Amino acid sequence: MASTTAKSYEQRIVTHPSPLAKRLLKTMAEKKTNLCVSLDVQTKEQLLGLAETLGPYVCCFKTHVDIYSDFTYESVVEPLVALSQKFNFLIFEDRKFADIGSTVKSQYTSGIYQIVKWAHITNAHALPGPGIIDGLYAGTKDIADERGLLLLAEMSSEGSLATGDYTVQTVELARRNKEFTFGFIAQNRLGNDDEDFIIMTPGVGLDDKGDGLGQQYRTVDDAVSGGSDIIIVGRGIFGKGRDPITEAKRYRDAGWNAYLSRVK
Ligand code: S5P
Repeated sequence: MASTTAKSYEQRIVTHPSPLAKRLLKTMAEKKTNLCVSLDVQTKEQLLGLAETLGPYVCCFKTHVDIYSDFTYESVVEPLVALSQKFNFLIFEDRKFADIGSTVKSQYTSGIYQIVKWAHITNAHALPGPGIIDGLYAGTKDIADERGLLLLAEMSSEGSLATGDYTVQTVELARRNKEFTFGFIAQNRLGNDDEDFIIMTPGVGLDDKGDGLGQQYRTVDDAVSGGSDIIIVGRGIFGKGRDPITEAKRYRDAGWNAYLSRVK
């Protein structure tokens, strides 16, 4: 097994090059959770309700801020940030930027969402090349708090084109600015052991195999033993007929036990 995967979160806090990753690892170690819940719901009431109820069980919440039908900055972002302080979790806006540097800088900093102001983490496709990282990093210039970027190196969806050489080149791109680009959305461990990239893995589900629209689910053990540091779970926790607290505890425990077996 690769040595990075066998290091504890506490050990990794000490050496990690990214201030945001240090903060994330610290949160995980303190709260004993490597669960990120994906809050893909329709309204701000559902979003904030889940954030309040599930806050104690997660290291991070992932948002798609453009799908909340009644979004306003004051009524969504401000209470979500307050909850992130109350329950000590980070916020990851799953924006999947994919444009030239100058455009993504504007998309990250302005408009109605002003993502850089409140999202500790965001992500981007590597497709446009190095300028996308430079543009997003330039967008963090006036922000005092830690900010971090994940590149999408692999995807969970069936037939994804992010494989093979594309994945290899995405890892190469992340090496350009490791204080900011602290890891990947991926299905496997990526990078060299001493680089210690953080791997966040969606497409995790204990009860379903897929969603009929290309999503593919793996078990928690499968993801974590393959090198995932953080599991991302959405519908497995709050899907129809599920009790979100029961399911969040179940995924949190499964994720933490799988991590403990890996570092043993
Ligand atoms: O490869 C990916 C990358 C992402 S970020 N596959 C994914 O499913 N995602 C996101 O993870 C997706 O946009 C959704 O928000 C979440 C998975 O949700 P679930 O309900 O299928 O667990």
